[in-house]
Amino acid sequence: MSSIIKTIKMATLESSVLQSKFRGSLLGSLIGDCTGSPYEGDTFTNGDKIILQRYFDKLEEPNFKAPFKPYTDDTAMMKSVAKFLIDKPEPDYKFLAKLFVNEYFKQPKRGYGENVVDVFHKLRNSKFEDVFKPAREQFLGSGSYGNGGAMRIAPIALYCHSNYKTMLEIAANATKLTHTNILGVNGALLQCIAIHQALEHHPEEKIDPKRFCLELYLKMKKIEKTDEEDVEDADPALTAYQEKLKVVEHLLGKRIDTDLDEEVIFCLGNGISSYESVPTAIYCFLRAQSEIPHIKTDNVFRRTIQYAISLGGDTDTIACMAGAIAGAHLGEEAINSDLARHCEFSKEIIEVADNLFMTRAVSPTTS
Ligand code: F2R
Ligand code: MG
Ligand code: MG
Repeated sequence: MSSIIKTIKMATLESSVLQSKFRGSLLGSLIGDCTGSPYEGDTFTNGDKIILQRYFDKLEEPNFKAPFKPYTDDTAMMKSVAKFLIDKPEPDYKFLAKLFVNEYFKQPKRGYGENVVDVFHKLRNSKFEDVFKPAREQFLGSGSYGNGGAMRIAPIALYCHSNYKTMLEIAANATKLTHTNILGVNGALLQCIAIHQALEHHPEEKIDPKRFCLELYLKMKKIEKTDEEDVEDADPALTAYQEKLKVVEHLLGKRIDTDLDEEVIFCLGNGISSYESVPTAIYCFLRAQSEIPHIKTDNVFRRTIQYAISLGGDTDTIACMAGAIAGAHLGEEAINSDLARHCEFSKEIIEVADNLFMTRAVSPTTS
């Protein structure tokens, strides 16, 4: 029943609205990356949050001139994922591995994760013989749980917007080229379904944060199902994200006071691992549906990005993931064009989104 409703919902979104959502999601991801990257690793005091507010106010001024903000590995890898979908009708993971590697060796100084670079070297040295092997060998065989799989996933959620099952399959395989730890893979899947779910809501429809979170929880429960009969004995990593979404839901219900942001960072994290960043990005998007005390704007997209950055830590990636979700809901029109023009590649990303829209896979949703 619910899948029928979803198919109808998707079908009723006008094509122009859907196209705007494709643009919004990729642009949102890029803006989060570019505006967040100067703060990667920072901690924000209340004073810093005021400075951040002024900085965003300036970026939105029509006549404000500033050198463009470069994108980082988040966008470099996202571009490759989009090209992999656009250029090949059937998923070709060797092609995607080559795209990642070529992009890295062309521009290695984009702030890549420390260990993922080993995967690129091994892929190149092995002549792409078994493209999943180098990632499996990372961290003595436990695989990476970094957020590098999740940060680049947006094009897959868009391209497969009408086929949930295929989306999950492609998202998992595309992630496993670099990240095989279950926390890295399921984190990327959670980010993917959050973007997919945001696409389903009309831009003018107000998001109910708790309901949105519950829907994600139910989907993660299906993904994270464990074979262990005795749940007590099961590895906590197997059900990590459904547990984390319960925390997101709890935090959304909390009274807003001066300590709330500290609690968000403590409970959800703001780090480089998927586990400590994907639920945080989702929380940022949901929290930004209403006013946030230190952020003065009526624009929900800007509020999402600015709030994500104000939490500090892995700011480019958390803002990139939160921006991808917000943009998928609100579409391109909700994004201030002056804010966008300060970001490297902001014109080109629209072309990428349009190509993805034109070549997208169209078949029934089966969630
Ligand atoms: N690398 C960064 N930021 C560092 C500062 C960059 C600097 N500003 C500059 O400009 O140079 N950011 C980017 O990396 C994150 C994505 O990383 P990814 O692709 O997941 O990489 P990796 O190397 O696989 O994992 C990242 C780190 O996570 C820890 N880790 C992962 N799995 C682990 C495991 N099984 N056991 C122990 N540790 C594990 C390691 O510390 C990895 O180095 C994004 O933030 C992107 O913006
Ligand atoms: Mg980065
Ligand atoms: Mg980062």
